[in-house]
Amino acid sequence: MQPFARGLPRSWHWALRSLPRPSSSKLLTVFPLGWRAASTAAAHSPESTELPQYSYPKYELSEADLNRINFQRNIGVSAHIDSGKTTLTERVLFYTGRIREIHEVRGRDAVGAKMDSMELEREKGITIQSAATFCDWEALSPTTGEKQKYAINIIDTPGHVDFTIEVERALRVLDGAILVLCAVSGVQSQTTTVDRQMRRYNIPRISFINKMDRPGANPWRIIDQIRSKLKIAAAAVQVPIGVEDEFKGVVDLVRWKAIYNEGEKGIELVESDEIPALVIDLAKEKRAELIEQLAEVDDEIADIVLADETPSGHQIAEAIRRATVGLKFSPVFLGSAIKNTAVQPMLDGVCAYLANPAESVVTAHDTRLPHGSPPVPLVPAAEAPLVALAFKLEEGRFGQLTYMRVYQGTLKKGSFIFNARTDRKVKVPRLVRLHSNEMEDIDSIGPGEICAVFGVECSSGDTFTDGSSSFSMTSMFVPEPVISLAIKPQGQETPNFSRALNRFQKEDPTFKVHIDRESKETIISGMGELHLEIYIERMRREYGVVVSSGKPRVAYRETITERVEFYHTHKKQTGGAGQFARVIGYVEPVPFDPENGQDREFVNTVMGGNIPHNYIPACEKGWFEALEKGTLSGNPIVGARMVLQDGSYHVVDSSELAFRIATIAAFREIYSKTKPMILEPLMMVEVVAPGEFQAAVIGSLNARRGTILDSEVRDEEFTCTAEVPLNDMFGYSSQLRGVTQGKGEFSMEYRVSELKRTDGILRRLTCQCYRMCKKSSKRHINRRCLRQRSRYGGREVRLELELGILALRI
Ligand SMILES: Nc1nc2c(ncn2[C@@H]2O[C@H](COP(=O)(O)OP(=O)(O)OP(=O)(O)O)[C@@H](O)[C@H]2O)c(=O)[nH]1
Ligand SMILES: [Mg+2]
Repeated sequence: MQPFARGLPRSWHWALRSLPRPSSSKLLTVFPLGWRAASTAAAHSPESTELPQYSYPKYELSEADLNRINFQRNIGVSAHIDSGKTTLTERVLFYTGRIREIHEVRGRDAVGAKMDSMELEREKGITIQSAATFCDWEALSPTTGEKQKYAINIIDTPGHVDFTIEVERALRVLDGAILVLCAVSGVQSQTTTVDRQMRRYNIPRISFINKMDRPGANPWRIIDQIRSKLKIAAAAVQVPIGVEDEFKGVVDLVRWKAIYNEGEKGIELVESDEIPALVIDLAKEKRAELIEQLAEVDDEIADIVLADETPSGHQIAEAIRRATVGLKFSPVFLGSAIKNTAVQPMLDGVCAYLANPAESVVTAHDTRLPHGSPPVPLVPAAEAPLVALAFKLEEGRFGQLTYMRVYQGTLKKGSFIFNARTDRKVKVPRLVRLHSNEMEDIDSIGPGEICAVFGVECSSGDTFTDGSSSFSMTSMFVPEPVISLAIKPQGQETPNFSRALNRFQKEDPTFKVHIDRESKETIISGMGELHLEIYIERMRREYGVVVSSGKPRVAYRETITERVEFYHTHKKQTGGAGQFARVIGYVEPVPFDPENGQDREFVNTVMGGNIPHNYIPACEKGWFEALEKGTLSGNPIVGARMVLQDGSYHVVDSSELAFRIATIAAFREIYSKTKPMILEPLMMVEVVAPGEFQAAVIGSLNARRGTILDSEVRDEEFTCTAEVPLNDMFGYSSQLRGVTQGKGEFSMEYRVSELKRTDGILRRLTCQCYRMCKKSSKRHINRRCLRQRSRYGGREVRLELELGILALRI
């Protein structure tokens, strides 16, 4: 009888609800959805437009669930490039006994860190793919002072902005994070991106100020930056003993103990009640600051402070936990991963202050209800029906490996699971836990855990259930590619070329491939130059396909700027069945919604069946189809909403096709009246270089149409932040190397699409095209130029004349 509860066509649910209520209580749990509402079914007729009401059984966490979940942590390590995430994770794995030896990122032994398992990662010394692992840690509780064993799943993420999707999908499924910051550079551009991603998924975080051994390390400046730039209350829970080369350990401000690392690789942790005289005043001052910061975000501490009392270590620890899990505070730990100092206390902090799987609010959408209906909360009870989310795919030696987070219920090897999107039933042939590129076979996995399954065909973001519910979880935010490149295999094209592209496309939703309709070239699009470079290199190494590529091109977007009404009738009566559809409404600009990443919308407000409801999806489809290509530059249109208010239909001649065409035509007709504009990606660029090169660096950014936002000089270094259009950033790394004698570094993050005056962009597009033409053969010139002319039409020629720029010459 299970099929009743899931995967029914929507119309059947009405039928289901009018079935008699099952008498046995067992059935009630088997059919948790739909049955409860059956008692009120008589009130609804199948034609009723009222939404069905479903109630869901409440699952309580059992004693066994609580014992497991309280000691379970799923955390990510995220931060700016090179802040030491992989180095820190390597220490964590070593201290928890997962690995026997510590290997450095790009170390002299040429082995490389455990989590950077890909050959390219080891060669370049950067993380490209996030890697998952798990470990057990006997954490010392700051409240009880006792040691308790915790199971921790860790995902080490890349810092480079080009691989931002790896951070996005890791944070989508985690319950907490370690935000790593460099003790010298502090909050950098990518730190703010990661911060935004953490906020998007409501992830509590602890901060770890790494590299305390570096000259110029100043944790207090960094804590100020966390407060001012990331806008979250933060305070140190430790103070360092010694600085730079002399950095030996930390004073725990909650437990009031001095902690040192001793033994080989700092494996032994020595605690002392004696706080070194040199830091005692600082420790007292910083403890007072910690209490003061906590009082601002926690009522209990505020009451104690108002009563002129000092909270105990126990009370402080509890308040830190409450405020951190409540996303109001970030406790700051200090250490040096490379010098093996103070990593274990940070791990204790992960267990003590970050949320367990039951503390994160997790909800799902019931697919039987329309979009936008209230979400259903999930409970990580082992007895509840299974709900798991596939968040990452990888093609491996044994077929597709799907990373999953189990939110509710238990996933068992050999069991059958249902894909909520396709409604397909699949068997779980093999279940594993991951340790970077190694795997450990397991038979079952409980709620709140992360695992991987083999041989389950699906897409990234798919929800799996055991078939007794119709839940689907919201997928993650996937940013749009910003850069594209034409590629061609050298020599004969082999099947490996498309095999490689298919695989990369499936694994990485920010990597897209299409064939240009006009030039018939294969175009790959991604998040940056490095992103595409890595895939080209992987094609060579893993598939033996050498490709040649053109110059990277920026992916522009178009947008509308004014609200315009439309009234369009699509009528065709030339032989055969006629076509008739009339659509009335308006289109208007909408801002980008950072919460769900949406910037295109379709709203239907048609009343009284003027357009029958079965034609509305066709209108919606037409609208999104129309947005695929703007007429200004041929790029997709974003930031637009269509509100369909009215229309009319013909009993015989109206069809889905007619309404789809009518919607497309209605928009095309008014597009020029909406005052469309072209958007170009704008990057937030941060350059760090020795002070003497400041003028040269600022000059180089200005020359690239950059707007300097901030410039900060510290000791011998300076940091400069600027906004520069992505199109002007190509080749900047070699220019920066040149002007700073190889001592400058830069990083950039995708900021926002900036509205640029259409004429300016058109001018550049025209110039680009002109240059392209000059280089090509004569025959090609003619074809290319004609195409450009026809694409832009008379409109561009007029603009060019207004601007006084040379028109295209043929
Ligand atoms: N001085 C010092 N250097 C460190 C420390 N931790 C890491 N490093 C160095 O910083 C560099 C980057 O370290 P990684 O661990 O690869 O940094 P990451 O954050 O994983 O980098 P991506 O994954 O590429 O974003 C390496 O050269 C490390 O040796 C530290 O505590 N002190
Ligand atoms: Mg790394």
